[in-house]
Amino acid sequence: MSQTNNEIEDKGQIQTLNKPSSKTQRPPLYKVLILNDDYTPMDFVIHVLKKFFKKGETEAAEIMLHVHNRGSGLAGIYTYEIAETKVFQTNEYSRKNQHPLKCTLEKVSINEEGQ
Ligand code: TYC
Repeated sequence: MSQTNNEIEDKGQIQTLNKPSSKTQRPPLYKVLILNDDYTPMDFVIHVLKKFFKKGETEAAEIMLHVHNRGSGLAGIYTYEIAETKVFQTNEYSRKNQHPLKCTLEKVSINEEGQ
């Protein structure tokens, strides 16, 4: 059995479905999450959020405190390559500054996507 965009082959018969053959496509999106740890100074986390995620002082401090209190928090949402670059930059920068700060990627689920 083969299936294309709008044709279903069933027992040798081709059925054409009444739906448009194409929908507007959007790229998958990824959350960059910052993780809490016991050692990274609060000021360094704020600095990272400003440097790599373009947050202002107030929002950066809010995100840092959320992570500190809850364990993880959202730094931003990007397409895959950009999200991966931010994760790499943050983790490398933290390592070079001898802090254990880490961030990770998480795919935005279809349920969470707006329209
Ligand atoms: N928990 C750290 C402390 O008490 C601060 C911190 C906040 C570390 C957020 C990492 O992603 C982080 N110094």
